[in-house]
Amino acid sequence: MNPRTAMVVSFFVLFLFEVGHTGAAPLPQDDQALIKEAGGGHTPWHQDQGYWPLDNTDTVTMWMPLVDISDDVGSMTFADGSHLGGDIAAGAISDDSHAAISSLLERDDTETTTYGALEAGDATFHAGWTLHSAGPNKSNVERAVMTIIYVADGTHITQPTDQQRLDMGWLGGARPGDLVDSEMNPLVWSTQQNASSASASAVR
Ligand SMILES: O=C(O)CCC(=O)C(=O)O
Repeated sequence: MNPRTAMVVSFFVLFLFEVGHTGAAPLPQDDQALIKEAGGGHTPWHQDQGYWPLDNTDTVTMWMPLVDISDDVGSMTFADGSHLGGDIAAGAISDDSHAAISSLLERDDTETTTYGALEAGDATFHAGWTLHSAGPNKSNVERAVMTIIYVADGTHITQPTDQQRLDMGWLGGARPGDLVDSEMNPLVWSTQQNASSASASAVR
């Protein structure tokens, strides 16, 4: 296995292990490719969770460059611990969300962590309410990235707001009130199955 891929898998297994301890079971809700063209601007500060019509905020996004990216290309910046603050109502990603969150971070003297140069197959993980942004692509190469969003098993779909309507598209035709369990959102980890196979091996 490519060492980079091995690292991503290890991170993911660690994540599943942590989630397993809280009794939740993630399933992917959505995956997407994010191409930032050469010379493309910054990604404004925002929160992801507000885009999702879900009744559970146990969500995490994996962000993985598909090409090596230098410091000039720009990767993710996170406001440390900001997921604990929940919804700060900064609205949709925009110049306004960027301005509102920037001044909040400055006011509270919040530390941020930037992941500069990364290699293809490295990955960062952030929670649904984490305040995050990404730098401009100052290089002359495209920045190709893929993301996968995982949500906890047992999550239901809520009535979408205007901002959330587009994301109904990732839910396989399911409706408000339904479980997130369509063919487009396969279960990748079941704590129940895991618990029974763990006790089976303990009995042997
Ligand atoms: O790739 C980017 O520039 C931003 C990605 C992002 O905000 C996200 O995946 O939540």
